[in-house]
Amino acid sequence: MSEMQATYLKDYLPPAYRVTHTELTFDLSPSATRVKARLHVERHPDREPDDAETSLPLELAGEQVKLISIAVDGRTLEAGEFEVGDDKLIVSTVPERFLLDTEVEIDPDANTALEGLYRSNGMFCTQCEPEGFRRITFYPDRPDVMATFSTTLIGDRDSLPVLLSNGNPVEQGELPNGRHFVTWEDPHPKPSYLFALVAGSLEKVEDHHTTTSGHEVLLQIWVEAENLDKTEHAMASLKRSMEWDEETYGREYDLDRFMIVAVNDFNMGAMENKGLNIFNSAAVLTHPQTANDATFQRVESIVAHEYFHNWSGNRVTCRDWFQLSLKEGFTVFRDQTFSADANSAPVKRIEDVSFFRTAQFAEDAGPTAHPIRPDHYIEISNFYTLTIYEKGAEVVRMLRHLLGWEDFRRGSDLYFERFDGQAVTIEDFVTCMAEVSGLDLDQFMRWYSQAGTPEIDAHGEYDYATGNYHLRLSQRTPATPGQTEKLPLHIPVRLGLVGTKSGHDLTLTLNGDNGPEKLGKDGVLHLRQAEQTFVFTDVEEAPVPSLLRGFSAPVKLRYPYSREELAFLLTHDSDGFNRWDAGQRLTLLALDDLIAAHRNGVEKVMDSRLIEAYRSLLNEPGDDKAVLAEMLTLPSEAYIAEQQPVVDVDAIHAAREFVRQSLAWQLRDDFLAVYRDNLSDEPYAPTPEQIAQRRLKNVALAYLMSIENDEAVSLTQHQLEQSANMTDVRAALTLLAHSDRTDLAEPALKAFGEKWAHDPLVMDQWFTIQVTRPQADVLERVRFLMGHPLFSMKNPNKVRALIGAFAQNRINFHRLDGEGYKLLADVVIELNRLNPEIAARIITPLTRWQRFDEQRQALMKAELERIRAEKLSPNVFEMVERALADA
Ligand code: B3K
Ligand code: ZN
Repeated sequence: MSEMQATYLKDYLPPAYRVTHTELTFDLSPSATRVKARLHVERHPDREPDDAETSLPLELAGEQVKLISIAVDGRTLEAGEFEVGDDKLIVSTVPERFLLDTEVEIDPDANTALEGLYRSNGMFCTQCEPEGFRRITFYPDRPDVMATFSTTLIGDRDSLPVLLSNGNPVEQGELPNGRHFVTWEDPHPKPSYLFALVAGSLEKVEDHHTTTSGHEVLLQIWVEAENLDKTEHAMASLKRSMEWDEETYGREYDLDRFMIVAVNDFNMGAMENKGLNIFNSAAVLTHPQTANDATFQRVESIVAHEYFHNWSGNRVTCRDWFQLSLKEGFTVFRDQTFSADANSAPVKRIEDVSFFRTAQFAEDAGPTAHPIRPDHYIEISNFYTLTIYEKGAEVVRMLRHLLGWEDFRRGSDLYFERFDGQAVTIEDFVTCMAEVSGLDLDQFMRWYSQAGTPEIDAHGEYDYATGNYHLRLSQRTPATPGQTEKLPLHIPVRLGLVGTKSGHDLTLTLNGDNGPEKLGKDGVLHLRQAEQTFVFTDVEEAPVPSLLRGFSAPVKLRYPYSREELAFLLTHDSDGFNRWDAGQRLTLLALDDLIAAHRNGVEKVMDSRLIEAYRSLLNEPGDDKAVLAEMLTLPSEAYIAEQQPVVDVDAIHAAREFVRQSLAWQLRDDFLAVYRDNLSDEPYAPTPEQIAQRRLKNVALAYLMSIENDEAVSLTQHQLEQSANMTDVRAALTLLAHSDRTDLAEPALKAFGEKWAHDPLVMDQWFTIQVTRPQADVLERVRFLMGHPLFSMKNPNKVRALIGAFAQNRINFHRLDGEGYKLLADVVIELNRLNPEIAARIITPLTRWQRFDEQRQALMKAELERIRAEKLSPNVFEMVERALADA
């Protein structure tokens, strides 16, 4: 089958023809939209016919578009002069330079894949990245074809009063039969994946931003009328992002207006279309009463991310989709830094890393592991992954560490200047970094081609006689599918040596190739070899090494720390991130013992050192409440599972609960005090201080509720009833719903569901709270809620809120009767038909079967086989094939 064929990076060729200007006219109608395209086409100078070719035919991509007419330079082509297949149109002979006119018909209402042009709540909208434009019209739908666009939208004036596209509006007017039109012009050449249109009954809020150089930009957020009061935070975030990118990267916005539109049905978070960002409503709408703090922060970072793409993605784009991380890795790095600057920097890092080490490490260790720049794919939509995005960002962060900020910024300036308006490769980016810094980054490039998580083993030895400290580091990357040979990587290891007597960072003098090298108190080692020993001289006292500070490289680092050393780092490490990590390591050691005890059926005993460590945290809280809240948060079941050779779902759950409850029993009064001290009657604001305070308070409440005494229950009930913000309401409702007090939980859930039935984003939270309960009857509840009138398999947010969330409910999803797996497989089969992109994402937990015991492995594989027997989309086909490849 042709669509199951793989595309290879090594086969890349420039396009035979390029388009310099694209004129589009949309006559919008729900099930029969007409699209006229006039393309200004010319031969690509870089592409000569090779020996096998006599001429270069014009090949355009097109899927699910019905051709009405085609003409070259005004002459209608006759049958025989062109060929239309399932996914392309070929014109065998064309001039060097010509105008191509086509007219096609498409059916937005039949589009449940949400790629191309579709309708959401009656509103027309588009999603073209990566290959959706070919569902709109025949086009060389590849990112290295960049054209200016002129787009005319025609629609019914009453039902579609607002007609938006990229760039600036240049003309509008009335047409017969109650229709009207608007023409938009985008002067910046762009690939088709950045095209967008929106048409519907929308309202807007407006603001302005004046750039550093004095350019006035109109900012608009377009929403359905009932959501007008939920745009303030996104607008504020947008303005801060614009300022930040000017200050930090010297990048200004380049059009007269910047628009954001919120739509309810959207596969991803948002999309950076030039001048017209389209957002999943869940990634843009906030209100204190409907969104919690985490959502406020997510909105801030996604608004920033999409805005930052205007330079890292749009002005300089990718040559081909193998280079996806060029724009995504860099842009994620940029949004992470922006959020760190706007909030608590160590906490932002802790949150990002704890997610990364859980989810990306799992991806890197599973059957779908791939390099940041993959070398082949069947369906590119499957490669919008944590590896491309988050590991891509870690690699950019390593460059920043290796170069230092000033050189990194110079490299970024050079990159934007040299490649403005072009479609380029990852080498182009890294070359700029090497050029400005003089650093040799050849070995570093392996990060882009080698999959898998490198493992570093570290050993340290202090010589009391000489005052030398030897640090031996060895690295190895485990084999990944299709890649058995791994080479050593160039890894920046940031470190400090913390004196055991003083508790302070010691001065680092590295015995380098050219004599002693002063690294200050916090240095970066360049690990390049499989095994390397670093010698520090003049180390005044025996140290505990604080390694990989700030998670300076996306690796697993093992060091044989004793519990005493970890407890020492927990209080003394000057690096906030490593202080937190020491706590995590200490907790994991205690959990290991408890998991073993659970397996062996012996009585669980809580490690008193852990209790003491927590007690000191609670008693000497420091001044960063956000960090404290993170330090008091136990590693998730998913992260604990990552540490186990064979995941024992039940033992992990039991051990973690045991730790939670033991801490709660032992430190009950301290948690109670933290809870009380952090109550506040200030009006809600999404400020870092308030967010930290609420977080800390709710972490304390969660501990108290784990032992469910009357006092905790009544505090929770009181919080649920009295709070005016969703952060506190949701936290309380979740605690109640996840407790055994069903007598209280059920009425509370019912009341919440009735109160918020009109708000889809709140109802998503209501679904999630119910299906993440630890109680054993949850699967039945999932099935029941799938029949709820407000649930829809066609809405990706609902699918994620109900099915996606259930699949994260580890003890219940991994039930030993296999019913959890069966439920997910049923959903995948249904979504495979409706929305292949979402189907291929939601299937992920099933692809990780290798990690579990034999019984569960068999059950999971059986479900994958059942899916494989269906007529599959390329998306799901590729995932299932990879998952079963070594079964
Ligand atoms: N660039 C988009 C990705 C959309 C892909 C959907 N198949 C979102 C982002 O990274 O900003
Ligand atoms: Zn992005």
